[in-house]
Amino acid sequence: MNLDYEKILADYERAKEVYKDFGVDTDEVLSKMKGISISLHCWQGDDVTGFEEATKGMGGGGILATGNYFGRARNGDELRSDLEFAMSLIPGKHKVNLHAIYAETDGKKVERNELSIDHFEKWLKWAKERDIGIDFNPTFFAHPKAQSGYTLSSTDTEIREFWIEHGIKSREIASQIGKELKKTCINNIWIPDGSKDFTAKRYEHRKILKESLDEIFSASVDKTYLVDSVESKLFGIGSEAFVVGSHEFYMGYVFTSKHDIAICFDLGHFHPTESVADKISSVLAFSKKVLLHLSRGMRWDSDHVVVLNDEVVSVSQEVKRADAFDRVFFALDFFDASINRIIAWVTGARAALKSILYALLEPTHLLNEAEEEGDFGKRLALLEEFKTLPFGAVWNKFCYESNIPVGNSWLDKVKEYEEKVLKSRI
Ligand SMILES: [Mn+2]
Repeated sequence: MNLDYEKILADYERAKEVYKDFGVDTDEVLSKMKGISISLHCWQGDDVTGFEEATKGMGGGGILATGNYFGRARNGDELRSDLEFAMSLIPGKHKVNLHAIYAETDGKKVERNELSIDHFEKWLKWAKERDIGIDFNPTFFAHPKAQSGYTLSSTDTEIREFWIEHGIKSREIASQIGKELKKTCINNIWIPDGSKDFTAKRYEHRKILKESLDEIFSASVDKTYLVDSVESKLFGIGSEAFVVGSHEFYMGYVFTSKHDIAICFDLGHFHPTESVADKISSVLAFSKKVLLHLSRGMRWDSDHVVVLNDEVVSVSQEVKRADAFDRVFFALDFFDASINRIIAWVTGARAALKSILYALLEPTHLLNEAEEEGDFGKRLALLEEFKTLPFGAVWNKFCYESNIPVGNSWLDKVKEYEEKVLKSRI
């Protein structure tokens, strides 16, 4: 589908009138959209492999990228090239999310507790030239010292110390990235710790994890541009019975810690019928920041590509209704190796942005009024009515204004890139 500008504009003008009848100014919403930034995870581009020679293909950590579509990025240059191409198909200006395993060490073996900002120089230069931000994550998996299933909550002091050092190094790197780029850098801690089967020492592991986190967050690191966050999980492959860093654990930790730490909700890290959307306002009530990892679990935490489904829309609506876009950070977290990885990125990012636009276009004030009047029938009827407002015409205008292909015409560009670039990697 190729739309010309006249059609896009005419559709938009009609949509604008419809929204105006509901008291929504679409021009204003579009200008808000320009300020929305989501974090594009680098690990979709290489199936969470990373650049460490010694641990490549080690996997672990309870995650699993399935599929073998050709063209996986094999090094920093390829990954940056793919990311940059994907970004040219996503409206708006967005951040890139790195894991520690994407350090570039010129073939030298650098242990994770020895990493520094120097090993991310290429990423920094690249981001600086494009004026984009970077987020960061320590990598507590795919490593010989993570093979026991325990890292920060390990009863083995040597193992635990190693990972604490990695956690501190990672905060330092994130702090420096933020300072260099003059943009907030979120350093998100997720650990795979847990056990396959019934575990007796649950309390002991959780006490150890608390102490390890205290050590990591007590390290003196400049927080001018750094936002710390912690991510819970329900279970992973190999940690079905017990996950140390559960939701309850981190809720308790974040709310009682003297350090300012955000909580990360990954849409795949809860029971399949549990709504993450409803958790957001609870955390905001305690003035905490929230990091969202948008993902799509299919029956389990399968990390399917994000699509515009009810859960993603509900999450964005909650942020909009709480007027909390300054306290809630959006990031993507999925990895599908069975399809073109650029299609995965672009589809997921565009779906996430669509959900935000859809939420911003909601005539929320009418819902609030109905609620204040106690007229819940009216509220329900309005919610249904809103679903068929001409949102697509506003989305097309947003893409067009952002100089991004409108409709599915971006797919042709991916196919060209696949022929020219990805096929040469076979
Ligand atoms: Mn996640």
